[in-house]
This record gives sequence, C-alpha cells and structure tokens, in this order.
Amino acid sequence: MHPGITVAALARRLGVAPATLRTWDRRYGLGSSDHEAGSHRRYSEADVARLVLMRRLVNTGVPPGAAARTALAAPVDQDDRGVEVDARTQIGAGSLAPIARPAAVVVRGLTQASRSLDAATCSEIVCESIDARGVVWTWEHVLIPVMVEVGRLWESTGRGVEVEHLLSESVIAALSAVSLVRRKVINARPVLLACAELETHSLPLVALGAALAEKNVGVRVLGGRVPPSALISAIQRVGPSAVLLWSSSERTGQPHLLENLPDQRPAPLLLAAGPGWVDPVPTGVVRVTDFAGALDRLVEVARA
Ligand code: B12
Repeated sequence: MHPGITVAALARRLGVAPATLRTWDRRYGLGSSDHEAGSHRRYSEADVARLVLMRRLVNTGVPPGAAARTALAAPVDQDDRGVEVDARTQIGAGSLAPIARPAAVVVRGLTQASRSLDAATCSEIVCESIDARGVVWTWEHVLIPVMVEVGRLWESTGRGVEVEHLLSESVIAALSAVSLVRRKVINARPVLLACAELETHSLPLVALGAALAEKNVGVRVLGGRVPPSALISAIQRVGPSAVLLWSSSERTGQPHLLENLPDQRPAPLLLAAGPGWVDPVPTGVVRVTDFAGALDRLVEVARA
C-alpha cells in the first residue's frame, strides 16, 4: 500500500500553508481519508488529487465552500493522479458563460497560482479573464499589476525568477491562443510586432498581438530578440501596414535599430514602443509608451 505523503510535503507541493490544509480538512472534510485519531495525517494519491483540484478552483476565484463540494464530488482517476473535471462546467451550475470576477480576485488567484508554480491554473485564469472581459482589460487590470509585483519581488529579494519564467510562459500561452485563431481580418497588409535585437521581454508584444487579433486586425508577432536581418526579411515578405519594435530598457532601445529598414510602397507606419527607446528616434518614427495608445494607432492604420 502507498504510504501517503505528510501535511508538510503536500503543503509544499501545492504551494499553500500547512494551516490551510488543516482548515480545509476541518471545515469541508477535505483531508486525508485514512486519518486516525492520534496518528499523523498521511494523504493518499486520491486525497492529493482532490486537494490539487481544490487549490486550482480556489486560485481561479471559486469560493472555498463551492470548490470543496466540487472536489469532494469529483471522480478521481488514481492511476494518473488526476481529477477529471472542467471547473467551469462543475461550478457554474450548468452554465458555460465565463464569470467576470473583480480584478482583485483574479489578481490574487493568478499571484497564488504562479507562486505555486501551477502553470495550468495560471493559463486557465488568464483564459477565463479574457473570455469574460477581453484582452485589454485583462492586460491592464490583471497582468500588468501581477507582473509589476513579480518584478518588484525579484528586485528587492533576488528571488522568484522561476515564478517570473513560469508565469510569463503561461500568460504567453493564453494570449497566443487568442492571436493564433484564424479569423476574417479587416486589413490586407498585416501589422508586424517584434522585439528589438537584445530585448527578451516579449510579453507586452504578445498582449498587443492578442488585443489586435480580438479586433480582427491581422497581425504577425515575431517575439523576443529579433535580429535586424530577420526583421528586414519579415518586412519584405509580409509587406506590413505598420511595424512596431518593442524595447523595455535603454540597453535594448538603440535608435539605429529603427534605421535602414526596407523601402516599401506604401511605407509602413513605424512605431518605437515601450519605455526603453533612447531619444531622439529617427524622423518619421512614432514613439508610443502606452498600451491603449499603441492599440488605437494600429487599429486606425489597419482600417485605413
Ligand atoms: C516577465 C519579466 C521577465 C521575463 C520575460 C518573459 C517574456 N517573454 O516577456 C524574463 C524572466 C525572461 C525576464 C528576464 C529578465 N528581466 Co525581466 N521582467 C519581467 C517583468 C516581471 C514583467 C515584464 C513585462 O511584461 N512588463 C510589461 C509591463 C507589465 O511593464 P511596463 O513595460 O513597465 O509597462 C508600462 C508601460 O510600458 C505600458 N505598457 C504596458 N504594456 C504595453 C504594451 C505596449 C505595446 C506599449 C506601447 C506600452 C505598454 O504600461 C505600463 C504602465 O506604464 C518585469 C517587471 C516590470 N515591472 O515590468 C521585469 C523587468 C522588466 N526585468 C528586468 C530585468 C533586469 C531582467 C533581466 C535582465 C534579469 C532577470 N530578471 O533575470 C532578464 C533579461 C534577460 C535578457 N537576456 O535580456 C527589469 C528591467 C530593469 C530595467 N529597466 O532595465 C524589470 C523591470 C524587473 C525589475 N523590477 O528590475 N524578465
């Protein structure tokens, strides 16, 4: 028989305090099934699967009581330690409509899920928020605050780089799911989004790409660290209506990267986006530092 795992080990695995596990046990009966008075709790695979689901639901903003009822009722597949439930169908009383939760709830859930290194829940939370409120709201009210906090933690303690990486990857997956959907676009010449040559921070671009796609603007997102030769080649091949180059720090925002781009007719609108660009940028290049401003400008170009 499997010996089971201890409260401390399970708490570490789930990224919650041991006291939280004891509370869930006391309040909802969601604990170790073979716990006997006087002995230490040991969680079986089935207990763990239910508690993983409980943590996932709570992180996505479901009230603990409702989450516990779902977790207790869920059929457990002990072989792969998974609990096969779709949180939305179980919780929404039969309704598949996404729930527009308050920003603070979503921010808390995403922060908690990222600290638990729970990538699936991070992506789920972002997808649900996008479904309910759209990309722009999600970026501005959820993702920017969570990212800034993660960055602040790293800056002050030097810790949490793994959280930063996992969160970024999960968020990129959720946002890319929006921009990679095939749709009927309003522009014949796509918008091209790329990071400057040494720029790794591609998230704002991916968010912008998703926001444009949501508005049916055809877009190509090249992502992080795009070599100048690759940018030139992409411009020649795509014939874009606009090219936006992102830089988040002065180290990567060298204005010469905006020079000597291919001569195209009609000429694409060239945007230097993000806080990193060192002034002055070449004549004709438009500086954009806010998300909504960049989005409006690009939608306008796509509609022209
Ligand atoms: C996620 C992240 C990463 C991820 C990037 C993943 C990815 N694919 O994007 C990873 C882990 C790879 C990473 C790596 C590094 N990172 Co980093 N990272 C971040 C973090 C947490 C979020 C970045 C982000 O998406 N920001 C977008 C929004 C949230 O921030 P913002 O640009 O300030 O947004 C403002 C405006 O730009 C505007 N805006 C927002 N979105 C958009 C979109 C458009 C189109 C426009 C026009 C405007 C706009 O609105 C905001 C409010 O004014 C930031 C923290 C932070 N405060 O941003 C650090 C941060 C950017 N990173 C930093 C650093 C130092 C690094 C590293 C050098 C070291 C490290 N931490 O490991 C490496 C770089 C490695 C390299 N080779 O280049 C520093 C940069 C400091 C600086 N100014 O130079 C920051 C600020 C952390 C900090 N507090 O010190 N990072």
